Parts: sequence; structure tokens; C-alpha cells
Amino acid sequence: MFVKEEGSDHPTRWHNDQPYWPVRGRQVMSFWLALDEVTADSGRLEFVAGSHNWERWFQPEPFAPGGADYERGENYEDMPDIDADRGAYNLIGWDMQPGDVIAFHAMAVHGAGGNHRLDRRRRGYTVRYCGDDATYFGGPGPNAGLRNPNLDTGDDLASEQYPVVWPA
Ligand SMILES: O=C(O)CCC(=O)C(=O)O
Repeated sequence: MFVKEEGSDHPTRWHNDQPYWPVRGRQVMSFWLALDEVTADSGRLEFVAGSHNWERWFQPEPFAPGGADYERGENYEDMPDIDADRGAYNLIGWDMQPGDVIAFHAMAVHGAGGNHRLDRRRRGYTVRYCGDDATYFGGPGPNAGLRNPNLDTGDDLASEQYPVVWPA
């Protein structure tokens, strides 16, 4: 759940998700469900169109001050300063009504501004799904809290922690 309270100017830094996750494979995606009306001035998501095909793994950083530290991932690179050169990217985003969903690839670069509205929160509930090609990746790089000590790099992701929701 990603919550921006009324008047919160805290942005969501530009990032792609998969470097944060102990998962490898191409069939990895998110569904971001709006629980409130979401507009540009309340911190709607923005995406760099086509970035899911860049094959660039950006180094995870904490989303909030005091958040978890991340070890440096092999071959991970630092996120360029997209906001300093916004015209160089094809940035896309959509206003949303409660119940609207955005589906996006785990390698898509995205971020969001703060919630400058004083009259409504901006809450997004997100669920992540993987396909058959997803395997476990033990690190270095991904969020330590998402790792599974019972899995080794290359293992099938299916486990108690990452259950199968749609059996073949
Ligand atoms: O809601 C946000 O501000 C960030 C969401 C996000 O980064 C995600 O769902 O992967």
C-alpha cells in the first residue's frame, strides 16, 4: 500500500521494481489499484514509456528517510536524474478514479510527485504477479525482507512465501 497523506510533498523516487525484488525472469508485473481519485497534483504515477525494455537494473534506494539500506547489486547502475531532463524522456501517466488499475512491467521506470491536495489522500494498493519464467534470486541487491532463506538463486519461485495463484 502506498499512501500519500493530504499535503505530503514526499515524492516517490524514480525507480524500477525488479531490482528491489529477489526475482528474475521477464514475466513479472504489478497491478496498482487506486483507492482515491488520483490526479497530477495528488501524486499520480508517471512512467518512462518503453523503459521496461531497456534491460537496465537501477540500484535500489530507500523510499523514505531512514528506510532500509540496500547493498550494491552486481551490474546495477544509478538512476539518471530524470527530473532534470524531463524533455529527454517519453513520460506518461493517467488520472485515475477509485477502482481504476494500472498494470505495468516490473522493469518499467516509474515515480510520482507529492500529494499537493489538501482535500484528499492518495492511496494505491498494489499486487505483484509473476509468470512461469520467474525464478528466485538471492542477491546481492534485492530487499532483504523479501528474501527467502529456503530458496536458492535459480529455484522456482513457487513457495509458501510466493504462492501459486493460477496452477497450470
Ligand atoms: O504509489 C507510489 O507512489 C509508488 C508505487 C510503486 O512504486 C509501485 O507500485 O511499484
